[in-house]
Amino acid sequence: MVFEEITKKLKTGKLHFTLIDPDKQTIEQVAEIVKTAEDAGTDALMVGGSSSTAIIQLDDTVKKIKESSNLPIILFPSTHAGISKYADAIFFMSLLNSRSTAYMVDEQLKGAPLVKSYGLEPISMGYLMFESGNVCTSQLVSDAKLLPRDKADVAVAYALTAQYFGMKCVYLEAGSGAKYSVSEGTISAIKKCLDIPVIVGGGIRDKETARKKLDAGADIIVTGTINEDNKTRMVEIIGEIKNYK
Ligand code: 1GP
Repeated sequence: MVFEEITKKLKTGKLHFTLIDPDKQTIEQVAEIVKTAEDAGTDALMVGGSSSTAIIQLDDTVKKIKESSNLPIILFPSTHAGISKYADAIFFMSLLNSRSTAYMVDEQLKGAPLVKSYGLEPISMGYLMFESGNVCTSQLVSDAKLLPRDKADVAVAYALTAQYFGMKCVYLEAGSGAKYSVSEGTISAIKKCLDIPVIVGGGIRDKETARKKLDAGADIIVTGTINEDNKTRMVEIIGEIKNYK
């Protein structure tokens, strides 16, 4: 069980998840990123992307990752089309601050029977999207009413809602390529109120930023863009997270 393993690991430290967007690199590059991330100590591989073309290479990407690594593969779909039977688990996520029911429940409804037939482990997750100082593709396609960076009380209410709905974790998302990652004030306010793991991603491009998020209370850090752009930095970030005391 993937989530059980994550929970066990979180008892002794912080985790790093490597996000692979099938749309962003060739299959050969995927194997390279996965190997580098695994050697550096990443804990899981997430697969997903917001552009509709991300599904073209989805199955091949997941299969390639399976061949290259023993780490758990967790789908991070933007719609029900982002489901691959070759993965291990899926973030069964609801974008709680979307204005469209499509990203809160409709896409999930289309995907649920597939999750069941493929035998994927569903990991229910409350997904919250924040302002990032620029326009990210995920913000555009998901019709989110973006949470302000400096209104922690509103974000806390959303995160608590996720927990009270019985979701297993929350993901604080600034968007891939975000200019500003989710603020430390918001992370720490949420962490203080929540018992479930807090995942933070979007715009984390160096180990100093990663450390600030960990200090604020992030349990799991996700990186995407930097894995493709600068593997040395990715390795440094993973090192920072895995050695965090
Ligand atoms: C996007 O949070 C992830 O969903 C990763 O963001 O690409 O900015 O690392 P970056």
